[in-house]
Amino acid sequence: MVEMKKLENGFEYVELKNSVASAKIALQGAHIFSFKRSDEELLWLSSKSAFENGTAIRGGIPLCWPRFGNLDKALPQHGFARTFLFELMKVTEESDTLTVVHMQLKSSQESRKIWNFDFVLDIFFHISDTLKIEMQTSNKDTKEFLLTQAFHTYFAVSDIDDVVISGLDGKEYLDSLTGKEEYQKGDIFIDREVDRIYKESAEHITLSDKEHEVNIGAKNSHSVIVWNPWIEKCAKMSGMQKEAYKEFVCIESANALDDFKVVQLNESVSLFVKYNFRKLV
Ligand code: TA6
Repeated sequence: MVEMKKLENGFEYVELKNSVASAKIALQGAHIFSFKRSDEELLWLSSKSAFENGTAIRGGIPLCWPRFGNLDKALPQHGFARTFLFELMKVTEESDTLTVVHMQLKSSQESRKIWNFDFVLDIFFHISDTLKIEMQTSNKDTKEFLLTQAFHTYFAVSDIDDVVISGLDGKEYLDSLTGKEEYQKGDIFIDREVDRIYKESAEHITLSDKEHEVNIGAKNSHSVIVWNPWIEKCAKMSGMQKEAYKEFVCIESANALDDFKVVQLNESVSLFVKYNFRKLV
C-alpha cells in the first residue's frame, strides 16, 4: 500500500505499508517520522510536534544538511534541508517485504539565498524489516563545497533509565556541554543531559532497553552524536513535552567536525545508515 496524504494545512506525506513494515515520510525535509515493524513504532515522535511547512518535525529522522550543528553561523542550525520541500521522485514496491522511496531536493533561488551553491540532494529509503537510508549529495556547481551532515535519529525507548548504548568504548568525543575532549569509558548510560560528538564511529553501535535492541550500522561516516536533553533543556525545547526526555535518545550517524566532506564539482558523495531492530520481550 502506498498513499499520498495531505493535512488540512497542506502538509504532505507518503504513507506506505508492506508485509513486514510501515512508514510515514513527509515531503518537507524528506523526513521519515514513523517506522513500524509488526505495528511497533521504533522512531520517537513528539506529541507536540508541529506538522507545518517551515517548521521541522520534532522526532523521527531529521536530515541535517548541508551542515550538522551550528558552527557555521551563515546557516540555520543543522542546515536547511529539513524545512525545504522535496519532490517525491518514485516509490517502488520491490517485493512484498521491500518498498523503496526516492525523494529529491534541487538547489533553487530560495536555497541559493541561504547557501550559494548548486546541488542535487537525493534520499533513498529502503523500508523493510530493516530501515536503510542513503543521503546522496551531488555538486552541480562550478566550484567545490564543504559538507557536514547527519541522520538526526530519535529512537523511541521504553524508559530512559533502562537505556544502554554500546560500541563506543574508548572513542574520543567532544562534550558539547563543556567544550572538552573526553574518552568514552565503557557503555553509555543516560542519567543527565548528554550531548557528545564522537570523533570516531564504530562498526556497530547497539542501543538497548528492556524491550528491544537496535543495531546501528553506517557507511562513509566517522563521527556519531549521542544526545538527550534531560530535564532542564527538554522543558525549554520547542515541540517537546516536559517529560519527553524519558522517551527517546538520539544516536546520529554523521559527517561532523573533522569528518567533513569536500564535494568536488560533478562529484556525488553518499552517507548511509542501516537500523536493525530486535524485540527482546
Ligand atoms: O544533535 C544534538 C543537537 O545538536 C543538540 O545540541 C540539540 O540542539 C539538538 O541537536 C536538537 O536541535 P534542533 O535544532 O533540532 O532543536
